Amino acid sequence: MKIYGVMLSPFVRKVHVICAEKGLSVESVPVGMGSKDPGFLAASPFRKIPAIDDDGFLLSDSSAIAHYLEAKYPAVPMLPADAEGRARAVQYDEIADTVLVPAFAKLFFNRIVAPRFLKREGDLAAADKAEAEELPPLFDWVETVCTDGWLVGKAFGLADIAMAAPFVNIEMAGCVPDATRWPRLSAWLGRVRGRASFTRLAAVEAAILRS
Ligand SMILES: N[C@@H](CCC(=O)N[C@@H](CS)C(=O)NCC(=O)O)C(=O)O
Repeated sequence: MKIYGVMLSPFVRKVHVICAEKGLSVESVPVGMGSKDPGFLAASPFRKIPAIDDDGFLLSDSSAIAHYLEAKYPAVPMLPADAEGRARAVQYDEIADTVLVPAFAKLFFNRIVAPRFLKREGDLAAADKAEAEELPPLFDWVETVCTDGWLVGKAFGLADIAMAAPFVNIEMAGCVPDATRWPRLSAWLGRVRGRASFTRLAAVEAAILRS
């Protein structure tokens, strides 16, 4: 299966981690936004990353891909089987994509993407303001939903992956939640980031950042 998209995107990271957890072999096609790669354009009509080509089945949107992979490769489940657990996981995935990612992106875009990849200055004041004012209430909320184990049910899954993925981006941008202020969040994040599916990607991501 081909996965289109650079790993620095939290949405792309989500799909790679799911595939790793499920033991699927993938080929990474690290296209960026605005790529004219014909395979990517066919798979992602609005040119958003990630997209996949699974033996000719083309699909974009990380959540759509997550649900496709769950249905097609169910042996290692990433979603709870019960109605409440499944709904909660879908909700946390959506919150990660629509609340955490846009807020966290203010740090990642202005401190990393703009200077390193677009060769222009980022709006550092906007990044600092987001870090000081927008992120703490979001960390407060995550703190309330963290348990001693995984976010939903007893097993690691989509909710953990989707919610942790954007934290990788803010860490790259120099922001790590204070473990004394957000101890449950920090401990949960440590457990997630310690999984092989995350640590293997970290090496690739570090190389991209160095390039
Ligand atoms: N809901 C989509 C969001 C994907 C998305 O917005 N990806 C960004 C990169 S992080 C992108 O491709 N942006 C390009 C654009 O908006 O033109 C998903 O979950 O895959």
